[in-house]
Amino acid sequence: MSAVKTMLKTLFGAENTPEKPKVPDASRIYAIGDVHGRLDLLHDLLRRITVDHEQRGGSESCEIILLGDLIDRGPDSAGVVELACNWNLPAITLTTMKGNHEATLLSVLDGETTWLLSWLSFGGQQCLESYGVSSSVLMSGELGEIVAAARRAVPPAHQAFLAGLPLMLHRGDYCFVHAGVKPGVALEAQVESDLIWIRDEFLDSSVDHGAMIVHGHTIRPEVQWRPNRIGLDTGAYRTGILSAVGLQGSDYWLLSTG
Ligand SMILES: [Mn+2]
Repeated sequence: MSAVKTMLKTLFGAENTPEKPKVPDASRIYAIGDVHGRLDLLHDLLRRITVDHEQRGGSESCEIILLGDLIDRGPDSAGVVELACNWNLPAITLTTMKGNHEATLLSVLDGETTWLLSWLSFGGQQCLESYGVSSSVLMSGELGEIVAAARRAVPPAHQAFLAGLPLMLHRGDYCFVHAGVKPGVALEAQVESDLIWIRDEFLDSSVDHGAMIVHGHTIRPEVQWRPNRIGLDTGAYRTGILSAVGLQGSDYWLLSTG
């Protein structure tokens, strides 16, 4: 028993020393917060992750998880989706999750125009421009024309990729989601609207969700480490700081740009 564990046991009793959450044996996982069109920062962070993975060595499998909101706001949504869609590093898996911004783009491509104008104002305009939709069409206010232009501009491969993204991933004692989970509801009973949109009810909750939740969605100046969650959205599109957590066994560490 390590000196620290002996001390904790003396101070608190062994039964009060909580087990730290773990990822599955022989796996190393990196989860990345909201990219929002910042392909430059994603390249930077992926380089840092690759170096970190090599330096740590071992035979661990390596998986990178993008926690959703790849698109909107920043300048190159199309480039970020293209990277995620065509990932082909054999030694490292990339898993992309769906955020509320991907869900909104998908609903627009589906012909749902209720939220189209507000989506354009919260980052959708930059997204469609990155796909080559002209600003004159976007400024026209003609909803039908904007939808038609978006359908022509976003490649079918990207549309299919976005439509197939998962909302929740389980890895050992960890659960990965875009925004959070509804407290008091079993993980398997969570609904999409909470998983991609929830804020304060989840952020303010200290209950045990049944897994350590790793999420993005709500911007904070620094990565948030809480007993029941890790919040990774550091507002990359405007701060230049894109953050990731590395996980192996019960260890965890931070990587970020800037
Ligand atoms: Mn979000």
